[in-house]
Amino acid sequence: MLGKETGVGKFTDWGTFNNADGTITINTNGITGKIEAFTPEGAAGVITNEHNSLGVKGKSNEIDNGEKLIISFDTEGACMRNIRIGFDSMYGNYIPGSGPDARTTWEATYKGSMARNGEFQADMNNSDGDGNNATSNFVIPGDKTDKIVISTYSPTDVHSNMVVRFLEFELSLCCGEPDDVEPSEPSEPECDPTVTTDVILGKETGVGKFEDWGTINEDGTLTINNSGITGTITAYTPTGE
Ligand SMILES: [Ca+2]
Ligand SMILES: [Ca+2]
Ligand SMILES: [Ca+2]
Repeated sequence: MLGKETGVGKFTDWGTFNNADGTITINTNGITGKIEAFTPEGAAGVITNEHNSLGVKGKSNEIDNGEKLIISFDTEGACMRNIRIGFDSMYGNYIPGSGPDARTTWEATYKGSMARNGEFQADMNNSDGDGNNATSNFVIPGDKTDKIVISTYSPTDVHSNMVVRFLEFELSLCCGEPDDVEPSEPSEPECDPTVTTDVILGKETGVGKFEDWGTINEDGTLTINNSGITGTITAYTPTGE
């Protein structure tokens, strides 16, 4: 989990805050990412620690109308799954039908596609069971995500703001292209490029035998089997037989 669902929340619950540019660096078991803030004009902004959560420096230290917080991973193939995201400080202005009628907006993507997005308002149904309208959390749908954009939209641009309290997810390295993951299609096998095995077939010096390569078969081929990853060595005559 990045951030803290309850209690005192600090920058260090998310990663390393960089004073030089106002971003946060994430490093989870060597899989790296960053959190960036943007102003309503799209310029780089500064992340704040407000309400035990993350906000964007500007009109207020929370995420105000048009400001953005972007959480992304840049390690090749890194993806988040089963994401739950929590918000705080969505008070009266976020009540549906209120004057400002403000809402929190979110967009999730993987490698720039598979876009999912939505918006929601104050937690009037007590969906998280804490009895507090201003706090809520929800699960981002979809299989893979490497980037999440959070913003606030208020049609009347009345002072309305919220903060991101926490982000809970499973993080792994994923295989396959973005369009391989339609729910109706078989999922790609998991891979871990960080796991490698050194293999030598044959013998560099000394007595070399078939067994140094694999298993010789009746048809004269050799079967290779390295930790369950299999292959074949086949000989052909000049005529291709
Ligand atoms: Ca702000
Ligand atoms: Ca607020
Ligand atoms: Ca709530």
